[in-house]
Amino acid sequence: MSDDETPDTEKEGVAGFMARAREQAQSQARDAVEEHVQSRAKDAVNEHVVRPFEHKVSDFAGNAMSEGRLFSVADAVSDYQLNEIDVTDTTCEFCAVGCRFDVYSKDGEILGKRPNPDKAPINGISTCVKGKFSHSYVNSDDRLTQPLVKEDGEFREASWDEALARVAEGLDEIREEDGPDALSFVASSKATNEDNYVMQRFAREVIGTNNIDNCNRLCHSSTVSGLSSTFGFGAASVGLEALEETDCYLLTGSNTTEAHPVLATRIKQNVKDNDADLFVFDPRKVQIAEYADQYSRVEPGYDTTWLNGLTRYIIENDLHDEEFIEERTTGFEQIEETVQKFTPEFVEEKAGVPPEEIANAAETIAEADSCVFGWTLGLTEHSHGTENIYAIANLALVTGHIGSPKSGVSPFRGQNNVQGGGGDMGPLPNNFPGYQPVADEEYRRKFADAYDMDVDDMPREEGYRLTDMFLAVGEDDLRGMFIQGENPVTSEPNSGHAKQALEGLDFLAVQDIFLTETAEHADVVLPATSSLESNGTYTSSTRHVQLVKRAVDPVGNAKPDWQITKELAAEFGYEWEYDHPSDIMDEVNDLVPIYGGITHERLENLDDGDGLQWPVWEDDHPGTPYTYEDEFQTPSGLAHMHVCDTVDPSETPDEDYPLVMTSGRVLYQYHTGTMTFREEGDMSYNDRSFVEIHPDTAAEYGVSQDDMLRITSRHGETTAMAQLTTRPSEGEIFIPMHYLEGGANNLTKEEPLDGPARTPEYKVTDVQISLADADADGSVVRVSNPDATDETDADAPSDD
Ligand SMILES: Nc1nc2c(c(=O)[nH]1)N[C@H]1C(S)=C(S)[C@@H](COP(=O)(O)OP(=O)(O)OC[C@H]3O[C@@H](n4cnc5c(=O)[nH]c(N)nc54)[C@H](O)[C@@H]3O)O[C@H]1N2
Ligand SMILES: Nc1nc2c(c(=O)[nH]1)N[C@H]1C(S)=C(S)[C@@H](COP(=O)(O)OP(=O)(O)OC[C@H]3O[C@@H](n4cnc5c(=O)[nH]c(N)nc54)[C@H](O)[C@@H]3O)O[C@H]1N2
Ligand code: SF4
Ligand SMILES: [Mo]
Repeated sequence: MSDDETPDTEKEGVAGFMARAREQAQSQARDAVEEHVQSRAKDAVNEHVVRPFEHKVSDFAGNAMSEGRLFSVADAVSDYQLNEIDVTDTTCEFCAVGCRFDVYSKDGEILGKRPNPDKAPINGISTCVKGKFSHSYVNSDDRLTQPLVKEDGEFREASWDEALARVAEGLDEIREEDGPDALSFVASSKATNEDNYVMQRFAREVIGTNNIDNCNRLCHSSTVSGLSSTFGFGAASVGLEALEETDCYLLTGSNTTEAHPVLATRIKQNVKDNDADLFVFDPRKVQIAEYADQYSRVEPGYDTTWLNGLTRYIIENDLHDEEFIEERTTGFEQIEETVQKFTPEFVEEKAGVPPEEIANAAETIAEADSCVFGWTLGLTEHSHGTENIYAIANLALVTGHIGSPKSGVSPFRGQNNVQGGGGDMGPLPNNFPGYQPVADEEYRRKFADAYDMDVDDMPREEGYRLTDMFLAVGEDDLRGMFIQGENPVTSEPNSGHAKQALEGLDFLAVQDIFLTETAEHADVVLPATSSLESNGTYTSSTRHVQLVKRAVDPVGNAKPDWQITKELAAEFGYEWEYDHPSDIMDEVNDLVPIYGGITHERLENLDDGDGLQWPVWEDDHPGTPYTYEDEFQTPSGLAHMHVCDTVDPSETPDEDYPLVMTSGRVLYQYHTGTMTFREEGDMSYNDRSFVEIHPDTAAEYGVSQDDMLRITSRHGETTAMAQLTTRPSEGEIFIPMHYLEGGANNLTKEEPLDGPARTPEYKVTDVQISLADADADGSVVRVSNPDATDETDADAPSDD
């Protein structure tokens, strides 16, 4: 990876992983495994099963595999010879790229995964390390296998009957006393569309509240609010064709190679093979910047500034698409006026981008035949995140780069199912499934009829957003919570505040696959099946709805999320007639127009390699690879430009807090680590938190590589190990979000939130740093998996 100047950083962290792993794979893996696998493969009877593992050998060399998994391959091959391996095609449970692969399993154990291009419209033969190798968590010894109830402050195992009765009682008591809006529900974007659909039904029909939300609030809700009010749909307008073939990209706030590796591969390929222009605007010089025609380092929090600067330059120099603006948009005059203040000088002063970089990017983007605007959290996780989205959407409109196969907006979504489960299925405080507003009588009637309710019983007030739920507990407005597949103690802004909120609840139920730091606060914990034990569908970032299939039987007494919700509804006297997730999708077809023609049967019988992208209005509708060809999805059919002229983030550095911390992800860890901390391969690289700091800044503070730093913000403090690298600028540091100890959310703040989207300002926190006490040590994450190692040496032998 980058940072040749600071080779020390390559010892730990993500930097250097690829090179190291490649070397390792070449020297150890290739010799040992190639020989091993191929000699066995020779004798194998069934080519179909062995070939995948042969194929893996070359992947190891090129794709940086974790050592431990190599041995599973050998096991799998010998198992294969007994011809007892099950093969199940399913969709990846980590990020929203939507890779599909075959899972090889035997007797409930996952042996390996291999992409099968016939059933993988998005990834073909590629996946990243997490999709291909991080699955030890499924069979981990510390999976939740039985419901738990808390008694005298301690958990004990309970039957499903007892646990569900206790949840029903806990919720009902609060509802009786303070009404349904004293309760709130968090649905999981890790879970399927079907799971999420029934969760929203439960909150609305059974409890009678719109207090339901999900992790989308912490993530891309600014995207959803910005795009839906500009174009109509809160989703990407283009799909893979654009990502693979466009003439130009503007990428910002996206660490694409680490967070969406398979999309990054497509982009890099297009840049290399077809000479597509790539502009990257990001405060950190992330790896994708190395492929860019121009990398512009921006000050965190000043995205409206440089984006409006581009729009201003384009208008000033008559590079805008007048015909498109005239025929397909409203609001241009106001934009023309409000971008005036974003002169090249102002942009340089505030956002740090020199005038020539603005001019070059503006000219190239405006003159390109096609352009994709791609972004992730660097734009959204701000106290004016929605304005950032307006700014990038305005740029797409002013240049006319939207509504065609290779031009448009492409936010890269986050969780595996945040597009579908986190949005389309309506576990949202303001919308029924299909983005049909709860405030609208017509939709309240539609859903009340479907659920056989009186329309007056269908809650009409919009509910709490996820971030507002955590504020409402402190105000005593919220007393009970049901959290499905979310780990807010580590992921919400200001961990201390999140913990305090959970402690302030009168009742908490958590439904997860592990006893997380959040679940520890619960009165009742319900064990859910993991993705590889579940059936249903996920919807990818590119609006592909794809099947998820059970590859192994559930561990212990864990149950699918939808089934738990159904059984909980039964406790309240509601008998829902679902026997399989496909029954739930049949109901969705009737109620959600964009999913009108998406059935499990149709997904099962798609032609080889074909996907189905919503909107799919009817049974025979072919799906929609790109949107807005003729009109936008607004009542007038026109796109609406919105003013976005806020400049500063909510906090700016001063003498006490002179540096800006930004937070995010690394390739080998996933969020709060419940899945990847249990994978030896992932842990051999990032088993603890760290602070990326520029070598010049380090020198100024007398900090050396691997020193322990105390980092203090206006909201909290933590300690983590210094990693010297030129990825951040001199004025910034980066801390990953994955870790409770030493992680970013010890320093972030719960307020202020973005106005319309209520997203936290995770990406801007002012900090002070100092050397920590000499005896401070970076806390290595420990989970109960006995195979987990605290070795950080990449060459540590594996005994897996
Ligand atoms: N390996 C891995 N992959 C994941 C996940 C994971 O946990 N691990 N999580 C998934 C999820 S839910 C999501 S939402 C996505 C997130 O995907 P990303 O958003 O790509 O992930 P982050 O690491 O948060 O990176 C944000 C990027 O924004 C930049 N940035 C920070 N501040 C600013 C700013 O003020 N302006 C601009 N323009 N840029 C800024 C950072 O330098 C970084 O490059 O990843 C998904 N994929
Ligand atoms: N500082 C900082 N903080 C951030 C971010 C950042 O960039 N910076 N990013 C934010 C973003 S974008 C996001 S999306 C959030 C993510 O925050 P979370 O969603 O809280 O993180 P996860 O670790 O993915 O939590 C998912 C939980 O679901 C459980 N789980 C997995 N599969 C299933 C299943 O099938 N069923 C059930 N019931 N449970 C399951 C897992 O064990 C885990 O406990 O973090 C946010 N926090
Ligand atoms: S890119 Fe995302 S969907 Fe694809 S294998 Fe990796 S984590 Fe899974
Ligand atoms: Mo996310």
